[in-house]
Amino acid sequence: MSDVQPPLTQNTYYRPRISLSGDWSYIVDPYETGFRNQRNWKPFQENGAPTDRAFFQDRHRAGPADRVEYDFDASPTMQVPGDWNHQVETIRYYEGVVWFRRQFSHRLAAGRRLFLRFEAVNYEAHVYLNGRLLGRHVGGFDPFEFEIGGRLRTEETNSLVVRVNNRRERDTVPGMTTDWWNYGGITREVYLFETPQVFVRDYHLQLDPEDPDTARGFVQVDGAAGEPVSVHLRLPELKTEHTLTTADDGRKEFSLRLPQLQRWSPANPRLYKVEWAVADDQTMDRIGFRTIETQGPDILLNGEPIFLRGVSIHEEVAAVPRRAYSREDAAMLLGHARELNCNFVRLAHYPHNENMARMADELGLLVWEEIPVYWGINYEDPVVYAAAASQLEALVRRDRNRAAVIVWSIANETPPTEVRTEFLGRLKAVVRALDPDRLVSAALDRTESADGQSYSLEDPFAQDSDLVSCNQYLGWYYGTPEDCARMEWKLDPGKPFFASEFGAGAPAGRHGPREEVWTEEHQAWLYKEQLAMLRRLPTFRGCSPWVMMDFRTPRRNLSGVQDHWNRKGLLGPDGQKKLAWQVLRDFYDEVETMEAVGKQPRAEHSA
Ligand code: GCB
Repeated sequence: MSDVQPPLTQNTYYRPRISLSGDWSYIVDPYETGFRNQRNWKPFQENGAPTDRAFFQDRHRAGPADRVEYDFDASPTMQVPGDWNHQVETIRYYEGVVWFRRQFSHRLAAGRRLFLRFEAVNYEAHVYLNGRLLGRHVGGFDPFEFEIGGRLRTEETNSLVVRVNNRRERDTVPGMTTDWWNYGGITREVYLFETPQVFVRDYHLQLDPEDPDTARGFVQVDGAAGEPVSVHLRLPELKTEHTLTTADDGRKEFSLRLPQLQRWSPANPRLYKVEWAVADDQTMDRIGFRTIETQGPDILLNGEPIFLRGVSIHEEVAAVPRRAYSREDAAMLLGHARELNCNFVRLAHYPHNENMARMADELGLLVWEEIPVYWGINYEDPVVYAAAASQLEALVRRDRNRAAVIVWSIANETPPTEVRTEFLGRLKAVVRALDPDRLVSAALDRTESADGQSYSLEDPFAQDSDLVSCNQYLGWYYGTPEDCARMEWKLDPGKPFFASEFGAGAPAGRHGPREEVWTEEHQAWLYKEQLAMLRRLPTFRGCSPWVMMDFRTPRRNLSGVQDHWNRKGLLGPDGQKKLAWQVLRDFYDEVETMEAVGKQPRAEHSA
């Protein structure tokens, strides 16, 4: 959510970027000395004539008599993109304000437009150019951008200052507690990009589920000053070209017949070049085309039933540990998922960086994307709703042209109250307005019957979900793995059931009898029992066990075992395979073989 909110530009991925990566000066400012008046706690005037004490002024000591009490030039530096926790030992656990400054020079030719884009800053960002506020953004995992051509000093160095605040609050999303590390900083790429005056701001192009020989969508041109313009669209590999004329508002909805198309699928992740041209602007994308729908309990990809062989993933390079952000990081994370023989990944619990969905498109991995509406956020507060909705909107706008993405998940384990359910209903409407064609879900809690003999999903949002998804930890947080054999499930027979989480903790290399918790043997046993239980369920159509790799979290405090790590990974932090890895891998191999002969992965005795 930005105060200054231009619509996000679609596909900056393939536009030339002027990277602002590198060393940025920083000042750790726990008392907000550079932002607020110490007497009345009010922020310094942000536009106009602020005090010299405001760090966003980027003052320098002018001479021996100058008493200015900060100086970015004399301050240390850290790498952007990059979380501060892993870069600066003294602020590994810090949550609060850090100021960053980067200087840059840029020449902008007449008639060109210039944008500054942040792929993510966690959590709140105030962005200043040459001492003036460009805007404020909240949301730690979604992109935002500013048009800055008019504010640029073309003959001199520009000062870009960002106040980053990652303090958890009652009105942030996520809220006061999460089971992951609250990495702070400018955690993803920052760059400039130029466009001509008139350019393709946004578009959407995907197959029409009603007529899968037809792609449909819209294009939105910016800068045409209320005049209709001609947009040229070309898919060279399909020998298709169209000229579209926009309405006065720059928008045009259209459909295209694409009968010779090869559909995108995990087996054939075919992407087509899509070229756009309007006036002096040219841009291109690589887009795959497929349909996704449910029919009764089946998930149909391109009309064929598919079982989702998934795993849940955090956006972390555990070996360091640090936040992941790059293509190399995505290749590492998704490479592990492929090795597990997954065809699906759940990108938990917040929007991951764009490289993940882009690479999944290339690799043929189906994707679940999610926003951090997680546990006990404050559903009553309109500020919270606005923060959730804006993160969802930015995610859908960024990734709605990715064939790989098939599920938008809008919440994780949110205790169902009336106000929560209304909150989720409104979020679902946000998704539907931007993208009517993908599946909507939320990871819900199971309901246990009074006699403890059965589970069901009483959460009213189950009825609103296309994919009914459930996190449950039978055999770990409650009961023993043996209980899986007797547990009955009462599920809606008309919807696919997805096991979005189950798991058990075990540090890599810790061994013992299977009854002993925190051992690899116990974890592997739990996987066997869980999978045997799930495959008895007639509507079971996929799972994303918790979790691919151990991850950092301040919530896990058992010394010698957890040490601020969630140990439910199938892999240890350095990629060590635990015994449960092979259990899941064997199951997925079996499912794949069964699917090849048109069968669902049901237990033998229950067929
Ligand atoms: C859950 C949460 C996940 C936790 C996991 C756990 O249900 O969705 O964020 O990390 O359980 O390990 O308890």
